Amino acid sequence: MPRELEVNAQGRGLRIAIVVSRFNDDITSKLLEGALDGLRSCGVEDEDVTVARVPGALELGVVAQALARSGAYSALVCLGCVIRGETGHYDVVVTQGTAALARVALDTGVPIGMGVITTENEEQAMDRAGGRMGNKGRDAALVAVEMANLLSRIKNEGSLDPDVRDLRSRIKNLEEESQL
Ligand code: INI
Repeated sequence: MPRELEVNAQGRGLRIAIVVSRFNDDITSKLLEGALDGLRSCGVEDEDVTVARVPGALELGVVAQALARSGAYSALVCLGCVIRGETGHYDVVVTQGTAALARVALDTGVPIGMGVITTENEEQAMDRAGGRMGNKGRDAALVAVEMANLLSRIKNEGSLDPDVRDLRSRIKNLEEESQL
């Protein structure tokens, strides 16, 4: 039977940085509320959360990079809102903004919950910022917690002595068998 790394949504003790863009602040402030609410619901303490604000989605990447490189955070949450109707360079902002965040996560190994919403109009954005489609800021916060735990688990396993790892796995199997 394959060994599965179970989902761990417990956030107590994790340190999380949120980067939020001011562009379309009416939307991004709701994404921020959702993200903070999501982190609290996982048990992340307010004093373990740092919020940094940037002008627009194109600036999320460089600040995310600095926060990730600082080594102070288990995960990041990046929040922004790009509305097609408002900009001729929608595609540039979306493509460059999201590519930068994906790169930061891969380059640093610090996971990023992506809460950048990209919509055709303001109504669709509102729907995703606490409206009928939920709150994408909250979703991104839950992803950040889950990913921080998964990566930490994988790193810890890698650093374990193989004998200890084997022993742990045998104990777990015995526990499972005894529950059958
Ligand atoms: N930034 C956004 O976050 N959302 C947008 O919809 C947007 N529009 O419409 O242009 C936007 N542009 C600003 C951009 O992110 C940078 O802040 C700007 O280009 C300065 O570098």
